[in-house]
Amino acid sequence: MHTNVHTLKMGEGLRPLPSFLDAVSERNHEYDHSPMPMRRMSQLYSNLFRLYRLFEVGPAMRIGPILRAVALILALGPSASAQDRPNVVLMMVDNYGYGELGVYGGGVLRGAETPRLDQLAREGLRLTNFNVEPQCTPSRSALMTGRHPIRSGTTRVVWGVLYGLVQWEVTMAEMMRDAGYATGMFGKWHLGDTPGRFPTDQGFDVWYGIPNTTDEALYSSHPQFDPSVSVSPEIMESRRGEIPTVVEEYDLEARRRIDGEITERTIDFMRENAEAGRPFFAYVPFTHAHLPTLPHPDFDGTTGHGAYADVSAEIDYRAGQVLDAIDDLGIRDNTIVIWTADNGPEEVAEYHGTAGFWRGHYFTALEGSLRVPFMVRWPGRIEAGRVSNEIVHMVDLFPTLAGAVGGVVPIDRTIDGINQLNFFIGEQDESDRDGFPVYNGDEMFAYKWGNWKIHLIELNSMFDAPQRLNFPKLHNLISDPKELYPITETDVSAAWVLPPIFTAIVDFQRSLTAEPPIPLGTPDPYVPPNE
Ligand SMILES: [Ca+2]
Repeated sequence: MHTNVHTLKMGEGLRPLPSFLDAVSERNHEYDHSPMPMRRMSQLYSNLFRLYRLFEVGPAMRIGPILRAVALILALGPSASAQDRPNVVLMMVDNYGYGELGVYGGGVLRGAETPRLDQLAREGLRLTNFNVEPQCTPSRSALMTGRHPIRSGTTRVVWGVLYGLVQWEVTMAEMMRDAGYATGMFGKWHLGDTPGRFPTDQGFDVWYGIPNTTDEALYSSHPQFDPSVSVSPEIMESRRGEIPTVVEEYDLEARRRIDGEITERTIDFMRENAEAGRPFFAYVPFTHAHLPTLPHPDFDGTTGHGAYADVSAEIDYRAGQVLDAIDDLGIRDNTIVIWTADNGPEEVAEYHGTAGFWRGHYFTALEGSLRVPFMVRWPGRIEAGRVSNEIVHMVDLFPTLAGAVGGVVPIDRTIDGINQLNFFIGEQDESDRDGFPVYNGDEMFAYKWGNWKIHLIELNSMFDAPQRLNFPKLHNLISDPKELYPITETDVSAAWVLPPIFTAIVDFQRSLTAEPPIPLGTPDPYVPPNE
């Protein structure tokens, strides 16, 4: 129910900023009413700037993939490059908070050790400040496009309204496929469930999984369930260009088994491509630990601490199966492995999770909603055992992985993501990101900037009413990690951070004016209004 619940002002038009911000910048008003040619010029300028950044001569890693790709096209054709281009395995769990894994302070404290994922963390880079969007669909949209979902019409899901990514968006899978990669997805999509919007319409060669979300697996267990008026969730599969076919009904029994099947199909896909010598991208969005948080029968009761702990044990085991297969196939040194989560923990009491050190659950702008576990391993390229508190955002993965595989980042639209490859491989200690806006639904609830966060709209629980603040609440995340003591009420001198934060907010708002967001419900084909 939760990932589909639209808690925020259903039916209200798009209002990216709270009203009090409208008065913040006179310049913003001027810009809003500027004549079209000026906007076009601005967009042209920004496109040129992005083009410049793409080809910027910097450390060898940045330009290397482009040179390799060009050399490849000239000399060998796209399939011959396979040997030296890394495979990418991107595992992601659902609604799994910062505080669950052992290496993030959970593990035995949560009733289940997580030895495989703790080991993975020791083998690569572990981030303590990796940030996502506050719900399933927006976070997956950010991952697939490198754009904040406010731009893509994917901030929320409303029943009865067409949802998901329009064809115009360029997905990570399309970027990988264009770079010569085999692309497979195994797991939960949640970016559209209509023809033209399934994973195999959006860049994946093969897909097995669920189009929407796991709470639907509960529906048929309700004694008054009426399939003639509600949805009957299904597990599906398809190949590129095909209409997906139904594998089986997604009920409580299938819910327990699905992550085992996702793992097996992932391994089959990796094996098939490794044996063929094709570089591959395996996107593996597991369904755990989304509610109903129920383990596979093999894990039921194994921890003695209940279903949630059993699921954590299974999550760790499934990651271990994929990692073992990578070793068995002899591709460990040439495979980038990422393991992360799409958003913070569940709040519903029966299935609640924990963000550990941070406060809050998903559907809010609190740190517990936004900070999730993130580890990346790339033997020989990414230093083992490194831990960093530098800010990285989900949108950064598109350009970062494009940099790693020689893929192309679109330059005809705003890409919010930043290529963090030089940070990941240790050519620099710092991330290139200062901060990011936090949208919850269609409104900016907060902005995070360095170790500071400003809340414009306060929301402490997904079940509360959002409170539009007359004066924003500013928190120092070092001295106040639980976001309980707004510094604006205790130490006015800290207000020195407000000018740079508001400048960043206004800059983001301007980018939405220059390139209007795609409204929720937009059908295909989408054509940008500026074209
Ligand atoms: Ca989720």
